[in-house]
Amino acid sequence: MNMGYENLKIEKADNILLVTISREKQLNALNKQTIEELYELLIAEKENQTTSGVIITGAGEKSFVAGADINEFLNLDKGQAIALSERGHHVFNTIEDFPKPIIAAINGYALGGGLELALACHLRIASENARFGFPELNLGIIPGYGGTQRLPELIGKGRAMEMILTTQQITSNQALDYGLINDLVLKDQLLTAAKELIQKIISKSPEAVKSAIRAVNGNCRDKNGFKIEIDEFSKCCGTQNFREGVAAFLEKRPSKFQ
Ligand code: CO8
Repeated sequence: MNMGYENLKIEKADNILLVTISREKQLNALNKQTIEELYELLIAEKENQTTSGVIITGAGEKSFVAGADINEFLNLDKGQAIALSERGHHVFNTIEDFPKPIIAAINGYALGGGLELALACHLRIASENARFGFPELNLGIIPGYGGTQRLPELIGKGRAMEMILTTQQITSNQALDYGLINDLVLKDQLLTAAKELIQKIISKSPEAVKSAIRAVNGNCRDKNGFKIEIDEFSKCCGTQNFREGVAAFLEKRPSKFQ
């Protein structure tokens, strides 16, 4: 079932929707179209009586999602950066507020926007080969899809500051230790484990599940941190250092920041 989506593969069994981000050659990087496809799918599935929960994973062996698509950062000006970041915020907030459980099944790299996608999901389960990180500062920007807010909320300010400022990737074991993921399993058991976890949730009253998600999320987003993130992200996008960071990645060379 691809339902007309170019970058998403959709399967459904036992009322569980399995969504696979499918841009394997780009390590499933989130281009604008993929973000829009995710949004369209969620809006459609929200009222679908035959969908009780959603699992999001990445295509292939190597990557969940390796971030926003850096090719779309070429010639990005401040206005476009604000629009892109705001749109991503809206889509990721839709995930966080989704009235049915959404689990990220993290099968490899969860970097930048990919980690932000996982953070917006209600629960995270990862395979032992997964790697987590915020490489944005290597590009001369900061996380722009809610990561500066959701990461500290989930794992605490100290570890979040460390991950964001150093850009150091962490392993699944560290992620479990930090409370970044809920469970760690062997690679070939990831989807089975994610399905078992979601089954536990969808066997309960759907109204109570929806209310619990709303209530737990109730404390989020009242602060203006999300707005500050969009402002600061777009400010970074106006810098020469950002242009250098993007060019260096695309030319596969180290950045020379001023
Ligand atoms: N965007 C575009 N292409 C990518 C991305 C990406 N994020 N990540 C990997 N690719 C591409 C590579 O360019 C390469 O393409 P090609 O085969 O055509 O050369 C292909 O995927 C395979 O990648 P590598 O050869 O680099 O594979 P390695 O195993 O050597 O390395 C890594 C894997 C470590 C994951 C490496 O690819 C990497 O560092 N990727 C970039 C990670 C990154 O910086 N992500 C953060 C992006 S910024 C971001 O997410 C901001 C989110 C907020 C946005 C707010 C609004 C705009």
